[in-house]
Amino acid sequence: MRIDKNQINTINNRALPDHRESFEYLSNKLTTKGLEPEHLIQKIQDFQIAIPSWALGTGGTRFGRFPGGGEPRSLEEKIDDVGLLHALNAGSGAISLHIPWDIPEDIGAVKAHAASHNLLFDAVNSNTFQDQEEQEHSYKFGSLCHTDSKVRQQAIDHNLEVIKYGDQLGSKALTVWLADGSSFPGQMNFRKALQRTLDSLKEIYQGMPADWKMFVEYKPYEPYFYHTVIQDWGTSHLLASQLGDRAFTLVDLGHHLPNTNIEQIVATLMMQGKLGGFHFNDSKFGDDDLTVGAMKPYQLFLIFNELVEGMEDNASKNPAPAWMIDASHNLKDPMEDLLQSVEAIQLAYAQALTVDRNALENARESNDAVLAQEILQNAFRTDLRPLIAEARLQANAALSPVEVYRELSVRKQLVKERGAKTLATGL
Ligand code: LRH
Ligand code: MN
Ligand code: MN
Repeated sequence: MRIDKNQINTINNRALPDHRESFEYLSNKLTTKGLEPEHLIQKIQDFQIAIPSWALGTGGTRFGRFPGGGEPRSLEEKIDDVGLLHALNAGSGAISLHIPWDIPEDIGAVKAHAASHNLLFDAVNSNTFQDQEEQEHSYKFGSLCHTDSKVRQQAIDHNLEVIKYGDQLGSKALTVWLADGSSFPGQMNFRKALQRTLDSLKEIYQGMPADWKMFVEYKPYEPYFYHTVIQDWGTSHLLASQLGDRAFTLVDLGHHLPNTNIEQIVATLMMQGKLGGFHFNDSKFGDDDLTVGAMKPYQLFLIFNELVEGMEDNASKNPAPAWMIDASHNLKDPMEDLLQSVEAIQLAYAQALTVDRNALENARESNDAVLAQEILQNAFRTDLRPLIAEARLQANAALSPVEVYRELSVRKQLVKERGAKTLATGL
C-alpha cells in the first residue's frame, strides 16, 4: 500500500485552523527570543533519521514473540513500510539494513524500490552474534575475538560481504556490533580477546571503500553477562583510534549502565572528532529498546544540547553523525512506535536548537548554575510540537502522523495484503 498525499491533505485540513493558531502563538514567542521559525523548520526538515529494518516487525522479549500481523515479509516490504513512515512524517528518509536478515537479491530492483519512496541506505549492520544455517563455524564463543583463527576469518569475511552489499546499495558506513564476551570470570583472556578483535577489525577496515566509515558499537553486557569485549565508549574509542580516521564510535542509548552520563560521552567523543553515529531508543534498566523519549526525554534533550553545540562549534572536527533508531517492539504497533520515536528525536533536536548558547556560555563562565538550569529548562519546557508539525506540513506530510496512520487504517490494510500471521525477519 502507498499513502496518497491527497489523503493526508484531507485529514490535515480538518486540523488546520487549530494548528495555525498554536503555530502562530509559538512562532511569535520564538521570534521575540530572536529565533527564526523558518530557519528552524529548514533544519528540522533536513534532519533525516534512519529506520532500522529490524524494527518493522514486532520484536520479541527474550522469552517469546507475539506477531501483530501485516509485518513485512521481505526486504521490499520493509522498504515499503519505511516509505509509509516517510510519507507521513517526511523525517525518516533512510533505512539501515542488517545482514543476513535483509539480503538484497536483485540490487538494482531494491535500489529502485527505495528510490521510489525517496529513501537512502544508511549504515549496514553485520551480524556475527547468531549462527546462520549454512555457516561452517559457530560464534558461540565469539566472532572477531575468537581463539580460533578460522572463526575469526569467517566473521571477517562476513563483514566484507556486508560492505559489498552496502556499497552496491549506496551505503557509506558499516556498523559493527559484537556480542563477543564471556559469562564467567576466568573464561576469556581480556587482553588477548581485545587484541584479536582489533586485528580482525583492521582487516575489515582495510576492506572498506575509501569513502566509507566504520562505526564501532559498544555495550556493557548481554548476551554475555560477565564481560563484553567492547564494553564501553572508551574501548570503542580506543579501537576506532587505532583503526584510523574513518573509524568512529557509535552510541546506542540503551548500551549504558543505569545513570551513565551519556551527554558527557557525546561531548567527549565530539571533542575528539570520533562520534560516528547514534542508535536512538529509550530504557529504564538496560538495553530495553523502548520508544525514544518514552522514559527520559530530558536526557535526550541534554544529549541533543551537546550535539547541537558540537555541530555548531566543532563541525570541522567531527563529521556529521549518522542518526539511526534502534528499537523493537512487542507491545505497540511497530510503525506507530517509530512515528513516536522520530517525533521525539525531532523535538529534542529542535529544543536544543532554541537554547540561547551565548547566554548559556555566559552563565557557565560566571558559574551561575541557577541561570544555566533556567536557560536549559526554558528551552526544554517550551512546547515545540507545533513547529515540528509545521515542518511536516510544509513538506506535504501529516500534521499528526499517528492520527493519520490510524485514520487511514494502515495496519488493517497491511494485514489484508500480507496476512494476519506474518513474522518479519529480525530480532
Ligand atoms: C545490540 C544492538 C546492535 C544490533 C541491534 C539489533 O543490542 O543494539 O545495534 O545490531 O541491537
Ligand atoms: Mn544498537
Ligand atoms: Mn542494543
